[in-house]
Amino acid sequence: MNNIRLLTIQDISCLGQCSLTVALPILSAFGIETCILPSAILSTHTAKGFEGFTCKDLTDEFKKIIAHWEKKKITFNAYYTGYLLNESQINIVKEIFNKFNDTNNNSLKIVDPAMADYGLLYKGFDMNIVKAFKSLCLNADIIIPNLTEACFLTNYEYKEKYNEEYIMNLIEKLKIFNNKIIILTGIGYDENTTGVVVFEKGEIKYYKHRKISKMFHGTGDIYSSIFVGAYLSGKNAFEAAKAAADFVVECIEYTVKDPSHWYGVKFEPILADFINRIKNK
Ligand code: PXL
Repeated sequence: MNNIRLLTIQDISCLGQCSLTVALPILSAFGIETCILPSAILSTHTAKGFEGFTCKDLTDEFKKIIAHWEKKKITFNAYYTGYLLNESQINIVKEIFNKFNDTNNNSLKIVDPAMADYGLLYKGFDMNIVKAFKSLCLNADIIIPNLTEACFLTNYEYKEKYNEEYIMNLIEKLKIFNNKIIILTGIGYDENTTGVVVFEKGEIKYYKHRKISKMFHGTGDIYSSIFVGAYLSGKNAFEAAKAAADFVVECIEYTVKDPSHWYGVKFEPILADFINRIKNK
């Protein structure tokens, strides 16, 4: 697809290397026109270490922005959503998915149900957000949950240690969403590796890669942004999922060299080189 205009809907964490501050530079670097609808503005992300963060809900602004875009007959070739605040906001996102489609009415809808990790919902979220993300996933072509999010979406028991059968049962449960493609991230069967499961047209593929023991915030958003950029640039789902995993590993390896950097990964200095490598592959 050439000359893609994409709309991404997620928050601005002013500092924290996540959501829009990673999606915008990454998607722009792929050459994709990236329009934004900020779901909220926060002083930082909400994870450990940033207690006392501020958060302004921008749902009221959604209505005014949508009305203006409708008047101007704006269309988008793709939508990519991330961290959203609540059910009423997600209901508007579902409306957006129907309002700004391109002429063939086949604008791609990609949903990262960014609400949880390591078995827990993010701070400030309860089961209402799960219900809302479930309904948004039902409207998506592609979903990108991590293991925790997939468990919440399907009401499946979250386990830290598991085998392939456990993951196959989870994929089976995720089929209720009827998505074209499911990208299930953070799936590892042993101590030293992790990986991503790609489910497309009944076929399951697994990309295993090394696991670096240090956890960093925002890597899910970097993962999804690279996936979206690579997929819209013509890679197939498995290639795009693999590229995203490789980049996240590179970001973590680069960041651990600076032990003072704790709240996200330093993706910026290595992004341009990575994009050049993918484009020439
Ligand atoms: O990376 C997901 C994310 C995005 N935005 C905000 C967050 C989080 C995860 O905690 O707090 C504000």
